[in-house]
Amino acid sequence: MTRSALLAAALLLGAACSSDPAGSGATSFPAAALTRVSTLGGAFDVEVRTAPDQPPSRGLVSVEYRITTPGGAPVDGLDLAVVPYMPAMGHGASTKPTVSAEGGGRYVITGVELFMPGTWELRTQIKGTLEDSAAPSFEIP
Ligand SMILES: [Cu+2]
Repeated sequence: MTRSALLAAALLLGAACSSDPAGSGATSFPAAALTRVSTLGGAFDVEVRTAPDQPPSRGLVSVEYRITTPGGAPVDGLDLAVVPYMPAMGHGASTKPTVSAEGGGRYVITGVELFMPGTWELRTQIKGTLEDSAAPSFEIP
């Protein structure tokens, strides 16, 4: 299959799945973080967990961020915009993730559609007391 045919198939799959209420109800994340990143400007630390699998498998994934100051204090009231992106192929996902603030510095991102094997980034813009960005990445087998 050509790359464009693959992408078209993936987009069709995404459309078929868009009525699925992904992330409705409580999602449980593992106790241990998958990874921890600092934001580009150093304003925040972000612990990353994934569900239903950690590390994530191909398909619809939920991601939890636990955002703190570099000193470890949880930060609430942030506005997050999250875009899944495959840098090697220059494309994103057809589904726009939804972010919900859970308190205690926790933010749950549902509808993260990692539909192809390879390296995916979660390009994340953070706005609030400080503006910064992060791009934790996942290797999808
Ligand atoms: Cu791709």
